[in-house]
Amino acid sequence: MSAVTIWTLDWVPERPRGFVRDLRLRWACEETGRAYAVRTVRFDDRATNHLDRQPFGQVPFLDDGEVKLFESGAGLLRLARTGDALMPADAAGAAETTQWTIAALNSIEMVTVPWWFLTVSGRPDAGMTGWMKARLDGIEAILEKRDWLAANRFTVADLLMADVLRVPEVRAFGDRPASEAYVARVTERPAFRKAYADQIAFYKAADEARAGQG
Ligand SMILES: N[C@@H](CCC(=O)N[C@@H](CS)C(=O)NCC(=O)O)C(=O)O
Repeated sequence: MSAVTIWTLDWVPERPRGFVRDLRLRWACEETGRAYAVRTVRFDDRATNHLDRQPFGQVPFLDDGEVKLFESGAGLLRLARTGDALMPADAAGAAETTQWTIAALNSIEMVTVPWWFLTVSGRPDAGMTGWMKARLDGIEAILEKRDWLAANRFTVADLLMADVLRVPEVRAFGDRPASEAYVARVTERPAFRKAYADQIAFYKAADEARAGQG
């Protein structure tokens, strides 16, 4: 299969490093053995400089031949079609995997992102604590009963759910041993470690390039 191109920001501050969502796509490529290149758009004028590729001025976005996608979830589902490393071949397993992939985005991340954003910007709670607790309790109850979300095996749904749950502010929210063990189990995977290390190295090199320009 041909290589894909993952687009991300050319530089970010220290704090989001290791969490910029291009990591999800790098990780999926590592899991599936898909070759990839990383290309960049400018951090400095990100709100306006690539709206033709990402209508909200964000990253990542993906080129897979003629197919051009924004939204990390859409990119993951596309990459999951590379063999069956991330998506079961049978229809029932694939449907269950898709269900949990959407749950990671639309039931968990849709609560965790505003919650941590308010927390790091000095407005903890803001009426969201109960909502956050209910969603994290829900996923904890599932993970108490099984190691993987779908089809009794690691899938793209686990990649995404673990990426949502591994955010430090989310991990620090209450004592949830099954979720914690799940995050540890998934992030021990060599493919995650490689993608993570590559993103950290990428932004370190970007610092050096910036310093060279100044
Ligand atoms: N729903 C989008 C969210 C993308 C997103 O939040 N991207 C962040 C980086 S991880 C970004 O581009 N932030 C820069 C900004 O919003 O100005 C996706 O999953 O792709």
